[in-house]
Amino acid sequence: MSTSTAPQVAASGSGTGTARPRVLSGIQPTADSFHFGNYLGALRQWVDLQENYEPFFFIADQHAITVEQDPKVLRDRCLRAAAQLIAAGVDPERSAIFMQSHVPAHAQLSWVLQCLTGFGEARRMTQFKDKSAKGGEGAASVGLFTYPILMSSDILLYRPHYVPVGEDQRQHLELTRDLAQRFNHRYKKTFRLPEPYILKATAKITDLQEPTAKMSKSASSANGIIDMLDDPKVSAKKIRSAVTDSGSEVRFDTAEKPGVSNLLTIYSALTGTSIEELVGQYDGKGYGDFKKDLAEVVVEFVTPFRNRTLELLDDKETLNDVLASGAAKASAVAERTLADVYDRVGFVKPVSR
Ligand code: ATP
Ligand code: LTN
Repeated sequence: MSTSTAPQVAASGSGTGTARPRVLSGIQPTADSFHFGNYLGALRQWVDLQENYEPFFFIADQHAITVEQDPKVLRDRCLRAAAQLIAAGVDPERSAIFMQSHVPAHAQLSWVLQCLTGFGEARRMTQFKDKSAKGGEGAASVGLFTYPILMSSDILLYRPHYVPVGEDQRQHLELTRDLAQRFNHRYKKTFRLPEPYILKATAKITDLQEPTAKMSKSASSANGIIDMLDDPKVSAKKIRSAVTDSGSEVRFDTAEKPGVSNLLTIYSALTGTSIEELVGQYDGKGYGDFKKDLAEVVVEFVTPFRNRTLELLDDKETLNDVLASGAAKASAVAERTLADVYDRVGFVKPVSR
């Protein structure tokens, strides 16, 4: 399976009615705030993809309950996730933004695909092995085991061309393609085989204190991770105290200088200035100047993001409207696919009286 680093599509002009290739992705509402890794590795691509694609983006609330959740916390995090998508620039006019649980077809297709998946095939998913390793397999839920099949359903319902995801989801995309192919072969061509779309430059933002490890909500220390909704002053301080490497030269070298390279990646991603240009700009200057400037860039970036998110969270009506129209757009597509699937597997069509 090929990795699309940047699917090139001729701009068709938004809203012209020309069919644009579809993209779909989901993100789990598993923290109070997204972090820089989530933003630069995932959300920012979603924003960019709106230009030339027809996007479907959702909050994977059903995936979140594969591990135990406090209902109050989960509900709050789902709304925070939706508000952050919008604050990041996912535009409800151009993208369908919705909650996975608002479109029942996801769970419905999942059942059909589960019946098409081999037990051994599901068992080979490395994320299940990793996630169930901690408490032992006996403690893991069946939902955690079948999680990749729900993900396949999320995707196949929309017949997308591309699925922007992190490297860790590649195996789930392979399963998705296998299941699509199997269904198409066993019944009738129904599903498109989707391509993963993994952005290379920011595929891995690393921990500020441990720059060889991925920035991650579950593994990073408080100082190693920048949350998008952190107080900007705190984020600036984290940047200024990020671990840099021996020497004093600002240079991109992930093997010798993982800390500086990570900061360069963040700097470049937030400003649009190329890494080469930044290296030239800091030629002869030390790490101190570099980190001080990046801290300012970060503050300038997160301040409006945070304000917009908080504003949206105070305006539940707008947020609910966005989610309702997103779910309506999504359902229209998903229900059509599900009807085809039900018909092809041999279910009797319900007749309304
Ligand atoms: P966990 O701590 O459970 O591993 P996480 O913080 O890594 O979680 P996820 O919820 O797994 O975040 O990821 C959401 C999205 O953000 C995915 O598309 C993932 O690939 C991307 N992502 C997460 N961390 C990073 C990172 N450090 N660099 C780039 N992308 C990331
Ligand atoms: N498993 C993904 C979230 C996710 C997803 C999807 C991504 C659920 N369904 C469908 C793309 C397409 C994750 O944990 N990052």
